[in-house]
Amino acid sequence: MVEPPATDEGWFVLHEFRSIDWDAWREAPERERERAIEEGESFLRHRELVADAEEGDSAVFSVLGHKADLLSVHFRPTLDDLSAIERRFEETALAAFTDVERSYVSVTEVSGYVSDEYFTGDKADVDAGLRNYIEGKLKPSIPDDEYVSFYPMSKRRGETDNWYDLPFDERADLMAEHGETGKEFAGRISQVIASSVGFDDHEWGVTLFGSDPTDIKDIVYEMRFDEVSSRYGEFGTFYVGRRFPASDLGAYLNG
Ligand code: 76R
Repeated sequence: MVEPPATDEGWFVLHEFRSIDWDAWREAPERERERAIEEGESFLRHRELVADAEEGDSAVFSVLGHKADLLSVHFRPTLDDLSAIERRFEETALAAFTDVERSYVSVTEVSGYVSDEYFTGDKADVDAGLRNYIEGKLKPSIPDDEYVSFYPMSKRRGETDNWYDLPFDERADLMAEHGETGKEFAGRISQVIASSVGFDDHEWGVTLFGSDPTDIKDIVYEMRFDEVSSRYGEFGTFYVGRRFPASDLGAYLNG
C-alpha cells in the first residue's frame, strides 16, 4: 500500500480577493466615502493587531491587473475565527463598495517529507532548531516584504504520472530536490504552504512574500524545472499584489 505522509496542521488561512465598485465609489457623497474609509481602516487595523497577541496575523495588499483590487490574507487558530472576520467586514460601510471575486480556504501544513524524526519520535526530543522551523511554518507571521504572490496548486493524478501512486521514498526524494531549489532563495522569499484538501478547489495554496518581485518570478520559474513541478505540478490562477498599511486605505481609494 502507498503510504500517505504524516502531517501536522497549524493555523487556518483565508485569502479574500475583492474588487471595488469604482463607479459607485466616485458617485457616493463625501461623508459616505469618509465613513467607508474610517470603518475599513479600523477593520484592517484591528485585524493586523492580532499579530502582537500571537493569535494569528493579517495583512492587506493591492492586487495588480483585472482579477481583483484588494487581497486580504488572514491566519487564525480556527475556521470560526475566519468566519467571524468575513462577517465583521460585511458590517463595515466599505463592504457595500466591494464584491468578493475569489476566496481561498486552507490550513498550514508540515508533512513527513520535512523530517522523519519530527513525526516518528517523541516531539520533545526533536532538535530545537527544527522544532522552531516547523512551528514557524505552522504559525506563520506575515513578513513586511512589499510583494505577495498567491496561487493554488495540486499534484497530478494522471494515467501515467500519478503523484499519489508513487511510493513514499520516491516522493520524499522529489520533495528534497524541491527543498534544495527553495533554499537558494533563503532570505529573499518566504513561503507559506497551506493544504486545501477537503476545503477548496486545489490541494494547496501557495503564498510567496518577497521585497523584489523578480525573486518571485525566478523561484516559480526555477521550480518548474524540478521534476516534482514539471511532471506532477498543476497550477491554478496566479495573483500578484503590493502590501499597504491600513492607514493608506484612504489614499488608495481616493488615489
Ligand atoms: O520545509 C522544508 O524545508 C522541507 C522541504 C519542503 C517541503 C516538504 C519545501 C521547501 N516545500 C515543501 C513542501 Mn515548498 N514550495 C512550493 C512552491 O510553483 C511551484 O512549482 C511550487 C510552489 C514554492 C514556491 C515553494 C517554496 N512545497 C511543499 C508542498 C507540499 C507537498 C506535499 O506535501 O506533497 C508544496 C505544494 C510546495 C510548493 N519550498 C521549500 C519552497 C521553498 C522556498 C522551500 C525552502 C525554504 C525553506 O527551507 O523554508
